Amino acid sequence: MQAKLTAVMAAATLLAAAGASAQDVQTIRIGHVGPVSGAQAHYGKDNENGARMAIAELNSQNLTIGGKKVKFELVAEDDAADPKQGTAAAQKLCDAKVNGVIGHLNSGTTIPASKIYNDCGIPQITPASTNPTYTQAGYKMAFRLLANDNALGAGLALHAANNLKLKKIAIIDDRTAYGQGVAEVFKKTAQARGIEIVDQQFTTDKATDFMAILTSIKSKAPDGVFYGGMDPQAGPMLRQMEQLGMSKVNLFGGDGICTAKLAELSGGAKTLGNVVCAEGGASLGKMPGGKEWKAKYDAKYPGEYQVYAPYVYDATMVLVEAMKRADSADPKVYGPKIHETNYTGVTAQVAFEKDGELKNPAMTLYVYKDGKKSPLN
Ligand code: ABU
Repeated sequence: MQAKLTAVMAAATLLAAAGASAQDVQTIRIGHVGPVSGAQAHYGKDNENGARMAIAELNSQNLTIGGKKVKFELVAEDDAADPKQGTAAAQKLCDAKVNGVIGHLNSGTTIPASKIYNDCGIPQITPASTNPTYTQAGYKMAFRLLANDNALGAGLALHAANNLKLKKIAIIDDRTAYGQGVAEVFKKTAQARGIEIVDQQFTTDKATDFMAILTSIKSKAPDGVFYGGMDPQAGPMLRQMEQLGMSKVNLFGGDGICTAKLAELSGGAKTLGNVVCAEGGASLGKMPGGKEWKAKYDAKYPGEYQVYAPYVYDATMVLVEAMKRADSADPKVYGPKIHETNYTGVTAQVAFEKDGELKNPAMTLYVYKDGKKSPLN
């Protein structure tokens, strides 16, 4: 009888302990949004991988915030690079009351989504969107972890004018917030440096046939073409430039074309060797933790690296570091602390300007040598 009672009491104690520990664990949910379907899915998957890596590492650290053990959970959404899907995804994350959001990837989704996150009081860090207007809305918890298009467009134009000594450039953009914005900055800086803009053409982020606009551009005999857009368009554009005999014409573009996948999408066109693209951060070799981080990423996600995964990883860590300093995962409490960030990330020493832009961002120009993306600086 006594033995039976002891066993029942032991079981009750175990159950009580299990119940108490389940209650003491707080789940912190981090939203991530990018295009994981459609033509830009390779960027979105790379970004999501960066978030998953950060979440796995954070969960292995057995952190306590606000006196409770925490478990981190990724809430991943797909916006397919579409502004409408982007705002729908943002609303879903607001309704789900996630603690913070990393995203979106495209300026065309990040900018409209930022109003939704602001209205529901959720901090947002974009690891990829570069249109400057994102931080100009005055939202107190909107941050960017890389240089914006003012740096990318101007850096490329200065390189074209000062180093390559180009005189005549044509411009194409895909009419997205990113493509249009970065092309305008390039144009302004190039013209200020004496480059003549001989033609300006427009396409979309769905197009793959550029023969008509390239034929028009070829007739103006430019030394270079600037393309404001992403790699699903830049790849075929390079192939069609080769087909039209534009074999000595440089193709300039921002971070949107500066991917590992551009080599594959250009289908072996020799014009890949004429590409000069710019990214709003240091090259992996010059990032504080770039090389070690990339080795870990490649072991986990072989062949999936594109551009922004380390920025996503850092963005996730920056949110959690602010939660640790605030000892709270409540956006109202930890959100303002993001402004005080001074964090040694994989990509950079992360601190923010008042408007949410990264302090002292680096910028790197790349070319493709033997089909491989290589930093110039
Ligand atoms: N930064 C280029 C790709 C993302 C965007 O800004 O739309």
